[in-house]
Order: sequence, then structure tokens, then C-alpha cells
Amino acid sequence: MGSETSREWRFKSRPVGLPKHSDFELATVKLADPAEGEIRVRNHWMTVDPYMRGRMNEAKSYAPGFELGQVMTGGAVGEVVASRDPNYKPGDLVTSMAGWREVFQGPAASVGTQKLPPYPIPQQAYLGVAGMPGLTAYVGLLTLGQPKPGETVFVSGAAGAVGSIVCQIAKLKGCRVVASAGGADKVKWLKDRGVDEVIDYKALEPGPMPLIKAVRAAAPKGVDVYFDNVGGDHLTAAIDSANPMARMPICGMISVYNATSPPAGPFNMALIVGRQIKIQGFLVFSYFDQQAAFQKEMAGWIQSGQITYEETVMTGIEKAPDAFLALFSGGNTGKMLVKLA
Ligand code: NAP
Ligand code: FER
Repeated sequence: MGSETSREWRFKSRPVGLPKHSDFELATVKLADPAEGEIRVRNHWMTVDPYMRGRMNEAKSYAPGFELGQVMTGGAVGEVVASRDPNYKPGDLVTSMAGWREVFQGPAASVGTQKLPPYPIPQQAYLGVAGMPGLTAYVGLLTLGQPKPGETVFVSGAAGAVGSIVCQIAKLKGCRVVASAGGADKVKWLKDRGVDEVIDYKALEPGPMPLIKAVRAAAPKGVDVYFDNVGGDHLTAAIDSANPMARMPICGMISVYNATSPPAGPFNMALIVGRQIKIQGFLVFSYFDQQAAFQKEMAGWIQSGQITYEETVMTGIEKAPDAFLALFSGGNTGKMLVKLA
């Protein structure tokens, strides 16, 4: 096998507000021959995800944060190119948490390596529609949101990796879907997929409480399920339009991930009581027992054309910070990915 080099992104400094390029450092490492029990994986794709912003903070969270000076981590899909582990052989395609680098070498279990399921979908789909973001959409909408046919589902961040799948599953379940996303291209993408009403939150009429007015107009019968990817004004508008017994799975609040001062909460939270609204945060990690069933169902939906998915691709390991930062300005439609080899 011999030695090989790999480039990897290291976490250099903790950002305040929106991260900067100088918070990341690209390093080249030389890899020795794999030792007994190790595998070497050439990554084909890596993912950047909003949760990585939280891993750059010092605050305690579900998983340990990135360590200063250390290689960053995240989802990746690649090919085993050398193996001294009897469970893996060259040519195996695997997902792992060894992203942000071109080549991973070490014990497979140390980075959560898993062989790809057998479905005839592109390998990078396991980082998006058939991977963590897809499972998030599936469990958040179906397990927590409990949508019934004919109900109105409001989705923020609707043209992104998670939101684009939430909208389509909600349509499959016979719901009326109201979506919010930024920009005319995203509005068109969602309309083309059968979303009933799309709010371009970046192009609202000037005036007081524009998003509240826009959601009232787009959901005249009220909102039964609100799938929150954004927080802030979007959550306030969802509470305003909520029907009695509305369910609100809180998936993320990307509008505050780079906040440098405490963001304001919704001013209308008293409505939660009388309308008996159920607001529940969730983490996909608590629902991995549904992963196999989800991947089977999603592969079927993709093959039958009932669900379509978009990817925004940047090419080359050098682009990883650009791809990550673009999440915070809406630079992606569907899943943001970095193609490596
Ligand atoms: P994504 O939606 O593909 O990308 C982020 C999108 O957020 C951008 O494209 C942008 O779209 C929108 N955005 C950025 N800043 C915004 C702002 N200030 N206001 C409104 N929209 C803004 O990302 P994703 O991976 O699918 O994640 C979506 C959400 O789900 C995030 O909040 C993430 O943290 C959360 N998430 C949670 C879990 C979990 O286990 N709970 C798992 C995965 C993801 P526009 O152009 O429309 O602004
Ligand atoms: C995300 C936002 C937050 C996410 C995970 C978290 C997997 C986890 C937060 C925590 O650990 O406190 O998009 O996606």
C-alpha cells in the first residue's frame, strides 16, 4: 500500500458570530501503512451541516465540540482502499464521521464506519436525502408532527436539506403545505414539487410584522404542524397562526446560530396555553432505531419519483469552509455537499 498524503481541515479558532476562513486551517498529513485492525478510506464526498456551528462553541451539548488544533469531523462517504480489518475489503463503500479530510486511516469503529445499504441510489444521497438530514425530516414530521391528511403543515428553511424533504413527505401524506425560503429560485423549486404556498421571506412587503401577515394569508385555515428549521420570526408567525392542538417539532433555529447577543423570544408565547400547542425539540440521534426502515422507504420513494432531491456541490477539499459558511447565507438548494474524489 505504502504511504500517502491527505489534506485535512483543522479547527483553528473559536468564532464569534459568523465563522471566518481564518477559523479553519488546511493541513497535509502523511499516512503510514495501515496497522493491524485499521482501514484506509478515500473519501468521495463530505457534508457540511448547520450543527457544526454549535460544535465550534465551548458550550456543553449533546456531543463533544471540535477541539482547537484538531482535525474536524462530520459525515463522509468513501471507499475502502486498504484494510487490515477482516470486516472490510478494498472497494467497500462506507459512511463515517471522518469528514473534513481526503483520506481517513484508523480503526473503523473510531469514526462510526458503516457499509452503505444496498439501494440503487447515488452514494452521496446517504449524506442527504437518505442520510441524517432525511431521517431528521422523516422522524420530525411523522413521529413528532403526526400530520393528518388535509391538515396544514408549515415548514421554514423549506428549500434546504431537511426542509425540502419535509415538504415532500407532507405532500405524500395528503397535507396542505406552506413553505418559507429565501429567493425566487427556491420558491420555484418548491412550487415545482407541489408545495401549495411558498413565502419568500427575503422579499416580504415592508411594514409591521410582515411574516405574521404572510403566514396568515398563506394558511387561512391555520397551521396544524409547524416544522421549525429557523426559529425567530418564523416561530412567532407559526404560533400566531397555530390551530388548537398544533404540533411544532423544533428541528433547528439557524437564524440564531451566529447570534452575538441573546436573541428575542416569540412575544406571543401566551397563545401556547389556550391553543394547547405542543412544542418539542428533538435530535435525530435519538431516532437512529428508525434508520433502516427509513432508508428502505426513502429509497422506494426516490425510485418511484415520489421524492426528488437537489444537491448543491462544491468541489475540492479546499472548498469545505466556503460550503459550510454558505449555509448561513442560503447558498444551497437541497443538500450542501463537498465532492472530494
Ligand atoms: P439547510 O436548510 O440545507 O441549509 C441551511 C439553510 O438555512 C440555508 O440554505 C438558508 O436558506 C437557511 N437560513 C440560513 N440563515 C437563515 C436565517 N437567518 N433565516 C432563515 N433561514 C436561514 O440545512 P439543513 O441541514 O437542512 O438544516 C436545517 C435545520 O435543521 C437547521 O436548523 C439545522 O440545525 C437543523 N437540523 C437539526 C437536526 C436535529 O437533529 N435536530 C438534524 C439536522 C438538521 P434560505 O435561502 O431559505 O435562507
Ligand atoms: C442540529 C442542531 C443542533 C443538529 C444537532 C444539534 C444533527 C445538536 C445540538 C446539541 O448537541 O446540543 O442541526 O443536527
